[in-house]
This record gives sequence, C-alpha cells and structure tokens, in this order.
Amino acid sequence: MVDGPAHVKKLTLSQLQELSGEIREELIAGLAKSGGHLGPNLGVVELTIALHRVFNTPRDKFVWDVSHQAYVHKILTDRKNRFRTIRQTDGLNGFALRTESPHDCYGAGHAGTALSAALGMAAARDKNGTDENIVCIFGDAALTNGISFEALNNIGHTTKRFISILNDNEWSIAKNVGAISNYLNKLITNPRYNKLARDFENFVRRLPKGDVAMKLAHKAEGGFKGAITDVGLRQTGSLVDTDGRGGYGSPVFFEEMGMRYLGPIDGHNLPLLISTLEFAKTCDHPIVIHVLTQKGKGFEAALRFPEKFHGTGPYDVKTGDSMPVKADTPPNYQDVMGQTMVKLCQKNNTIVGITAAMPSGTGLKHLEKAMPDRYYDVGIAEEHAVIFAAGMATMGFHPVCAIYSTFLQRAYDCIHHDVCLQDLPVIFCMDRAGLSANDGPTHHGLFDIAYLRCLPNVIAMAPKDEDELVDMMFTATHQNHPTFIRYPRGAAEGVPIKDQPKLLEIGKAEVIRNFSSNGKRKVALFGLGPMNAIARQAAVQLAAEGFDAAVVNPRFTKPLDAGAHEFFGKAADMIVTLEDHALMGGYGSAVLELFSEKAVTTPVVRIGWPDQFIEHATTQDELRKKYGLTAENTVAKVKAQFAEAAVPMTSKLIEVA
Ligand SMILES: Cc1ncc(C[n+]2csc(CCOP(=O)(O)OP(=O)(O)O)c2C)c(N)n1
Repeated sequence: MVDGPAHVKKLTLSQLQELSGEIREELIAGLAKSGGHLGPNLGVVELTIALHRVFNTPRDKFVWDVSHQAYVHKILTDRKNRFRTIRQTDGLNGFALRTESPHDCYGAGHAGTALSAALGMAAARDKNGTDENIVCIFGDAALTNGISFEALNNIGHTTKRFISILNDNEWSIAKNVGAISNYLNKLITNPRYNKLARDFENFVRRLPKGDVAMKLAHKAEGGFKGAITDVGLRQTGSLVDTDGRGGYGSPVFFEEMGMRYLGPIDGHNLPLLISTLEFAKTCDHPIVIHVLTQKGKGFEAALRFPEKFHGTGPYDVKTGDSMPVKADTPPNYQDVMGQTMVKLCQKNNTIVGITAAMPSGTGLKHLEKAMPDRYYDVGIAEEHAVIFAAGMATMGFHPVCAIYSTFLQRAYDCIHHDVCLQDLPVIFCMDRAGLSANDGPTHHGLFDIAYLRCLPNVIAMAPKDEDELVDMMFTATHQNHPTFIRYPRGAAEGVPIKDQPKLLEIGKAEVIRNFSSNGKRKVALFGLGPMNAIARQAAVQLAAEGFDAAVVNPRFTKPLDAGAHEFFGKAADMIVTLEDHALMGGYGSAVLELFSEKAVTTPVVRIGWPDQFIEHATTQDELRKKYGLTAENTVAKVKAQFAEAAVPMTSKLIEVA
C-alpha cells in the first residue's frame, strides 16, 4: 500500500488499479469490527485516488460534504497505519477533522456545508492572490439541502476557479428523493451529453508529451468515450418520469448558476477521472464534474443493501451479516418511536411523520412501510422539514418531526420563528439526544435543552425509559403547543410497554423514591431521561453509605415542576441534578434558576457534560466514565461536597410527600 499522496503520483495506471483493490480490501476488513461508513467509501476509492494523483494536499484543498466518505482520503494521506482505529477511543475520527491532519482542511459531519466552505476558501485564495486548487466533493443528496443551493447561487460571481465534484450514487442514506434526484437521473440518461468528449479530446491533444498523468489520459482515450456513453448509464425504464414531463435533462441548471458542467462520467474509471481532473485544473471557470459511482462497490452485501452499509455496525467480512445481537437486548429507542408512530397514526388521522432523509435512523421507516400516505421524507432539509410541519399544523395536523438532536440545530430559526412564535402544535422527536459515541462531536446531541428552554411556548420532555417515551408521544399529540421529546441513541431500558399509553400531566415530575427516614443526611437526586437510571444506582449506593436518598424523574425540562423541585430543594441537605446534556444552560441550570427565584439555598451538585466539545469513543460508557456521568462519581461528588462545604444537616423533621 502507498506511503502518502506523493507515492500515489509515482504509480503506473495498473499499480493505481491495484491500489484501489488494496484500499477496498482494507476498508472491508478494517471496518468489520468497528463498523462505519463502508458503502460511501467503497464508492469513492477511484475518485479519491484520482484526486490525490492530480492535486497536492495540503496545499490544494479537498472539502468533503458530510465527510463520511473521507476514509480513503485518510488512508492515502498520513493515517494509513491508524486506519483500523477509526471511530474508536483515541483513534481516528470518522469524519474529516482539522486537528487530525493538515490534509483535512475542513471538518464536517452535517450535510450541505461543503460548497459554501469551499467557496469561502476560493474567495480567500483569490484575495490572497495565490493559486491553490479548491476542490469540493459533494453527494447527490447534499443537493437536497438548502445550503448547497445558497452556495450554488453565489459561486459564479464570487470566483473563476472552483472545482466541484458531484458524486452521484443515487442514494442518500436511503434512496435519494425529490425533484433534484429526478433531475440528476434525467441528466444521466441523456444520450446527448457529448460535450465532455469534445472538450476532453481537445484537451488531451494539447497535452505535453511525457507527462505521466497525461500518458494515462492517452491510454484512456480509447476508453473514455465508452466510459462516457456506456458506463454508468442508468436506465430508468421509461423516459417519462413520475413528474409526467418526461424528456431528457440538460445541464442548464448548473450552467445558469455560472458553472461549467462536465459529465456524467464513470466514477470508477481511473484514467478518465485523472484526465478529467487534470482538465478541470486548467479551467478558468467554476466547474462541476458529475461523477457516477456505485455505493458499496466491491462488496456484494453492500451493493445489495446500500442503506444498511451506508453506516454499518460490525459485520461478517465474508457475508456482510451483522453481528448477532444478544437475545435480551431491549429494543432501540428509534424502533419504539417508529412503532408508536404507526399506532398513534392508526388512531388519530391528524398525525403525520416527517423525516429529513433519515427513515431508518429515526425509526420512521416503520411508518413508511405501514402507512406510506402518512409519511414524508423531505430530503436532507431540516429547515424545510420544520417549516413544512408548521404549515401542516396550521391546517389542523399534528406533524411529528423526527430529527436527531444535532441535526435539529440546523433548523433553530424555523423552530423559533415558525413553530414557537406561532405556538403551533408540532411535535419533535429528537433521537440521539445525548452521545453518539463513535460519531463524535458533530453528532453528539448535547445542546437541545439549552437551545429550546429559552423559547416561549415550548413543552420539552425526556423519558426515563421506552414506556415513558410512548406516554410522552401520546401526550404530545394532545397538546396545542410545540412539544419536544429528547431520547438517546441505541437500546432502551428493557421495561415493558403498556398496551394503553398514559396521558401525562404537563410539567409534573414523578417521584421515584422518596425520603424515608429522618436523622440522616438527605440527598435528592433529579435524574433526567436516561440519567434517571444512574440516579437510581447512585441512590442505592448512597443509602448503603448511610444517606437518605430520594430520586425524582423530572420528565419535563420545560415547564419544570416548580413544586417538586422546590419541595425537594428545601427538604434535602443536598440536591443532585443529572443530565445527558451540556451543563451550560441545561437542566441543572434551569433548576438553579428556579432555586434562585424560590430562595432555595440547598447546595446543588450538577452532573452532565462540561463546557467543551466531547470527542468520539468506542462506547458511550467510556466517555461517561471519563467525564464523570456515572453513579460512582455522583456518590463521590456528593460525599466530597458534604465534606468540603460542611453542609449542615436539616434539623427539622421532613414531611415526606
Ligand atoms: C444536516 C444533516 N442531516 C442529516 C445527516 C445524515 N446524513 C449523513 S450522510 C447522509 C446522506 C448523504 O448522501 P450523499 O450526500 O448523497 O452522500 P453519499 O453517502 O451517497 O456518498 C445523511 C442524510 C447529516 N449528516 N447532516
């Protein structure tokens, strides 16, 4: 295997082809244990090799959209030997990361940012008067995102030198959706796109002899026409698309945006890719190269199941089968959410489900399958999803936006301006609220309590288990206000789910374990969402050490149960808040604000995530341990606080509720 990008430039075409085979093997074998974005990376092997053949990072800049497909780039730059540590504790991050390598000029994890970032770099380069190449690589689904269009609108009149590569594999995580996807398909099936062939032939003829890359191009010359006209053509079956307009697509859209369109070309044809990129380097006009790739190329299982292998867990290298799940593993929260949606929709025809390109991740695939007419996939378009939901809500519907906590950040203004300000009954199911451990900081959902609790009209809840998630979803469908439910990634607690969900009283906490005896130091633990289990464990440990420990399930971060918090605040010698969220502005902060208003002076220990971006790790437990979100650390902190502050024990007898 190669030693860095300089080495890639020395290889012959057949060696490059060998290299693509080796990289595929490394991807397939290397990710089998840890999982990761196998399919997208198998699709860009040749493209990434060609990029490193033609350009010189870190001087030239590659900006990857989402950057989940940058593994090959990592292998080809300075991280080959660490590749098998990817997404694991102290290992490589699964996305491009500026702090990881000078070859990663721009970090990402959220979709749709690459064109804007690359354009910013191109503008800066032009201002500096330097000549590095800025290359943006974005997927067909990134084009369903508004920011990409905002950038496209801006490119033509901002710079003359901008190379963008549209990596079109027809898939988002699920099958790509919408008019843009149809448009790209029409472009692909248009037999009249010979423009590249002409340009390209002229270009190849003008090339100086002896140049290694150009020899490759000449070698390709016989093949590239075939590549353009045959390889990768997708037959839609009928030329009349579902939109009824039919006909062929034309690249006029990109050209009207002030970009030169080249393609579509076969994204697995190395010489063609290399020659095309060489050509792009000479262009004094923004250019978009439409490259057709196959997600999962080289691994049978990934070709058969592109959605699963977009981002897969561990698998068997031979068969692609997932590793067996332990028999007693509770269901995932996302599946509970999706199955509950089906049940709720069956009973109430005002409810619909909306996803921004995440049918499996959010669990809404269950609704898609059972009741497709109540399901909307709007593409990677969180802002649109939220405003679309707001529109439906004005017409008497109860739309449920199922969006990961981290991706909902993208739609903050829409939540504020469209939903909360108009006090519309949109329901938000925020999966991955908490850590998304092996994804890392781009995907951790640690900020939603803070960004939501300052907005008027909000009802915000966090279930302690899957049964309560169902109650909360049911309760949300009975509200006339914006309602937000945050729950974590992965397996739920394993509690039984009632047949008939319960309507919860808004703003009412649940007392799980009350104070039981007097004459002991009293600690009240408020454990929010999944941290309630930690609070219960800590209570048992504290009780064993002679404390009287109460546990409350706050359920609501807004409105807070002022009565319960005040009661326990005054009754206890010490309060502990536990949350799977940033401490800054989170649930514990809300409790402190309430205590300040109610003149509760009891000391408060807050357990949650510190004021820093949390790195990735193999498991959530490792990070919780490192940052002290454990029962053991809670107990230790309580004891230290008692010792340090010499907290006086409440002298009067407590009326236990
Ligand atoms: C704002 C945002 N929403 C959703 C996602 C989840 N997501 C990650 S990759 C992806 C699909 C990307 O598809 P495409 O851009 O075509 O690239 P491909 O994986 O097909 O190479 C989605 C929806 C995200 N990363 N960012």
